[in-house]
Amino acid sequence: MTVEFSPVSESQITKAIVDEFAKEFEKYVETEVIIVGGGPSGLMAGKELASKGVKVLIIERNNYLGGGFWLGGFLMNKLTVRSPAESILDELGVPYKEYSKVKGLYVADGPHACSKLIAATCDAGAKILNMTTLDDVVLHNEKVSGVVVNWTAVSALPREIACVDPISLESKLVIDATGHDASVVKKLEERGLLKTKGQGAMWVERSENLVVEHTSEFYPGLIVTGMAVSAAYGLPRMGPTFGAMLMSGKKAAEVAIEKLRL
Ligand code: 48H
Repeated sequence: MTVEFSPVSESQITKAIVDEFAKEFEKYVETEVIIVGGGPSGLMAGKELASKGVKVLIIERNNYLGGGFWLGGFLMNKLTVRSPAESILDELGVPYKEYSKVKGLYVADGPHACSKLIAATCDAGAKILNMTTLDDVVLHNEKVSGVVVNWTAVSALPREIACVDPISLESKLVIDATGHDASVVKKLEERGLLKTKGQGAMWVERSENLVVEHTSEFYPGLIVTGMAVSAAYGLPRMGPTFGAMLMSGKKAAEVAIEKLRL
């Protein structure tokens, strides 16, 4: 096979990247919802919000999205979800099967499920700022009103080497989808504005229902979803099963839409 690619110079490629990044970035410096964390709960929340026409930006510290959703547990890439969360796998077009020994326990391939969720979130119109780490929150009149961020590479270096100030992005609401770290919530706790209970021990049977139930506005302007809910409210963990992460992301979007309407 021979292919004749269209003619282009090196500088034109650089300009295309700079122009398009700057245009989109400028547009999302002010947005309706910022989601910090692009794991299963954050992606799900982003997909739901964007599909309902909400302007949403997902901030992710890694270059890849998906968080813990690529793998089940212990480096084994089979995911599980419990009924009724297989309905979300249906929505996403992820193939799965019921585990032959347990009714209502479904198994899917991690890479297939994760890539479908990422694609659905992007297709819905959520914008992604990856390689970007949360540095702080913007707080106006005791309400979270945005985030302060820096390039992950800068955040990872000691301050004496990379003395680079972060920048701020404003939003009507922020969703903490940073998983076990609950990084956004912790910024408020560091200032004594709230108290988290810390994640509880494993109890799958109770945990998933509780995570979805507690997905809510934890502080004015700040909604928690996914494992950040467990860390904030002191709920038991569920181990490598993801139904509650997907359902919690969906609920976080519903809570956000309700708040945006007020
Ligand atoms: C930017 C950040 C920052 C930051 C973190 O860990 P995740 O997969 O989170 P969830 O809550 O969507 O899903 C949790 C699930 O993967 C899991 O761990 C389960 C079910 N555990 C149960 C158990 O008992 O252990 O994704 C969080 C994402 C990741 O992509 C991080 O890189 C990102 O957030 N992130 N991004 N700035 N400060 N902190």
